[in-house]
Amino acid sequence: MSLNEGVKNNKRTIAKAITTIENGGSEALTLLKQIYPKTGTAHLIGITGPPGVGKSTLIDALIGQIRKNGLKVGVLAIDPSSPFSGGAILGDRIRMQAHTLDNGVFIRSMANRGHFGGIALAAYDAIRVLEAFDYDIIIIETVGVGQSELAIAQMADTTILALMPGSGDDIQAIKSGIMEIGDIFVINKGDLPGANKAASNIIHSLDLIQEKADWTPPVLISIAQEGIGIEELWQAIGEHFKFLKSSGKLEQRRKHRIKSELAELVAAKVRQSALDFIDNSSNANELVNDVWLHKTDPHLAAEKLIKSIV
Ligand SMILES: Nc1nc2c(ncn2[C@@H]2O[C@H](COP(=O)(O)OP(=O)(O)OP(=O)(O)O)[C@@H](O)[C@H]2O)c(=O)[nH]1
Ligand SMILES: [Mg+2]
Repeated sequence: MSLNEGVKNNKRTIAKAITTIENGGSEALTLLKQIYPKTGTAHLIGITGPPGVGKSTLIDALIGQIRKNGLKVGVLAIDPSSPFSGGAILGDRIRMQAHTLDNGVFIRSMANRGHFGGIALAAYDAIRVLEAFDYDIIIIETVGVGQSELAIAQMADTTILALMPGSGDDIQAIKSGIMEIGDIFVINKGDLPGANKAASNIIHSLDLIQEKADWTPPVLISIAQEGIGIEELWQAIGEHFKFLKSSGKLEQRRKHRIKSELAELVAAKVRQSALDFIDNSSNANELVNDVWLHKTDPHLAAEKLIKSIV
């Protein structure tokens, strides 16, 4: 597929390009080689948090704010439940309709295929497709507060941790050590009781972990459904981006991201070579026998295999 000028801004072309990338193979590599020089231009914003706190509603409200500023926005919702990619989850599909005719908004769900490396690598490349189509802001929504969310949060320049009052989310976040990844905290559903208490819990625990930090994460309260607190959130996002640029942290984070991606890519390729080799070489077959007969142990055998593979 080629990205010629005539089809720029065409959502179907973008969707196809992302599918090509998800499918991998030589077509994906050709496409990525073609677009890579045009990438690295967007502000990547990660929004993560427990299920149902209102992340998608927040994003929907943010889209309005971003469009008011004349910027193009892409959203990748990393959907942990859907067994295959390409199909938007229901909530996102309903919301998406509001933006169907707006070429400045692109929303896509990507399925977590049960293998974290896969989805992370595909997401890196999907971001690049959006950048190649001149999207200024790219928002990545992930659900949950586990290891894979942390890793996906690492992709973002700015990570927003969304929580809600009265659910113990704040305490949970503090306990699970996920606080460190938040550049901005949002207590959504501010219309429910306990929002102020949740915010002050977060502020207090941030004080404890962030003694000499040069960025103090703001803790905001929003009612996403009513668009309340969204302007403040957008402003905080802008301030964080400015801070990243002026402090040199943007370069630092992005280089860190490149390292993670390279490690993932190398691991995936080496894993594949190892599987191929173990399945197909007589050398490996002999080693399997030796381990089976307890002539050698799996660790030693692995060392020997590595030498034959690389
Ligand atoms: N009371 C109240 N409800 C809200 C608010 N924002 C969102 N909701 C509702 O909360 C529910 C979940 O909202 P979503 O935006 O789908 O939440 P989410 O965090 O994206 O959910 P998952 O992607 O499934 O984890 C919906 O019924 C929303 O209408 C709010 O500010 N106040
Ligand atoms: Mg959602």
